[in-house]
Amino acid sequence: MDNLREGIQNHIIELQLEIDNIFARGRNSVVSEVTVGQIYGGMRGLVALACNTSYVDPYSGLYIGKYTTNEFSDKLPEEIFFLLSTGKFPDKESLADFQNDLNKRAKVPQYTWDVLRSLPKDTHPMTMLSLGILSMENESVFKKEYQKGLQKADYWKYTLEDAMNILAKLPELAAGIYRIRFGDGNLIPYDSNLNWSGNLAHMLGVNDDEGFADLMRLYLVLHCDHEGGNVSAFTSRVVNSALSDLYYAVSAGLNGLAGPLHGLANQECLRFILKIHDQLGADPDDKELKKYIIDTLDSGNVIPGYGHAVLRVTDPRFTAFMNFGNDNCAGNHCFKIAKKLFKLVPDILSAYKGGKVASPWPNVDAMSGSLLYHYGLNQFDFYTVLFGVSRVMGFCAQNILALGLGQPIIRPKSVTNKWVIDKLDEN
Ligand code: CMX
Repeated sequence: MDNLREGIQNHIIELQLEIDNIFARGRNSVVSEVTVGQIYGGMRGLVALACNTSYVDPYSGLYIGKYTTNEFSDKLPEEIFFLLSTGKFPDKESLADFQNDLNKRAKVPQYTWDVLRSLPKDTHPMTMLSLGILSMENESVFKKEYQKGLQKADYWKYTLEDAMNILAKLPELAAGIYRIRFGDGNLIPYDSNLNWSGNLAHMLGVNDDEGFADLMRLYLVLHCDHEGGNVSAFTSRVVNSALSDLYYAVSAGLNGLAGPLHGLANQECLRFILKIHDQLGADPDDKELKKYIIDTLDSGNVIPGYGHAVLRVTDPRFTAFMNFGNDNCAGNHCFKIAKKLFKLVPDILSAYKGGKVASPWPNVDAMSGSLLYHYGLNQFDFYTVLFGVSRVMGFCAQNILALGLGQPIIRPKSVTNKWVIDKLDEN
């Protein structure tokens, strides 16, 4: 992984130079304002963070580094991690070197399996994933080096070691969780001839089809990162900013991802589609489907997979999944219902609540579940784990770069209602 380390080092130098130039132009310049609505409204739209791994443009979607979703969606997750943390895709040699390193670190310790097997049978797989990572915290290289006395400039190097150890183990850990939670508990051995996503597909043991391995690749690529302010990435960064090591930070980020308004939404989408399938049949007509959507909204429920805090167009990741479905499972009933929803939901949501829904368009979750289901991965509780495996790449890259840039502990100021009232009185 020498090339990766060197790539990150160079990227940190480039980013630091940019920041130095920004500071030279006005460290105290005001570039954003805060409204009372934002203080009470989840800080939505408030610009108060810098993140250089990825950027979400409201109209063109996710960029990793300078690449659009269309430009990176055919890559391997390993290439994506390289891109997230160095700003560049790896050459062939750097990729092979990185993959070899992952192979060497892939084994999950026995004590982690013991912890996971001791949990109640109905434990949510996201709890198992978060706990699995946390159980290995005593392995943190950063923590050991920090205790010996570590220069601030070297924090990122040992955090990279932790990142490699965590990332390498994720396929075995996630697949093992699937087999303990939903299968007979027998684990399928890791195959060092397969790549990262290929191994995950293989060790799940649900389908040996090449299409399934390619779907895993696409899934792990498309969910890797989504700026720094989303619940999971921000949580992970806040925790790591206290120099809690990456095991704590990754586990914390995953706990945020487990919420129904964030990562858990993808399992809700498939549940919604299957309910439509059960109640209206495999091929509902537009009229009945429209009524079903409106009834869902009128009963106070959201349409899962639609809407976004930042995006204001169809998520290009949704389109990438739809293209995959058109090529690989066009006849599947769930896929066809998901496509019909895409035809109807945006117009209905646009008119709903007097146009209050900021984005009536589908997000990444609206399609992916139908594809996983097509290949026999029919335990929806597991879907957020796949999202998590992918998103850990973003957590790791964001934390490594932030430490490399010497960013301090995160500690925004909160205020009381009285402070806000006094401030309004002053104006
Ligand atoms: N169905 C029904 N109502 C919706 C809606 C949907 N899909 N999306 C937004 N709305 C409603 C909101 O509930 C809100 O209503 P209230 O003011 O009465 O509470 C109103 O429209 C305005 O919300 P918004 O500004 O458009 O959306 P937010 O930024 O507050 O929330 C999100 C964004 C994703 C949580 C929301 O669109 C939603 O709940 N979608 C369904 C769940 C989902 O698909 N989540 C996946 C998110 C993907 C990710 O994590 O990356």
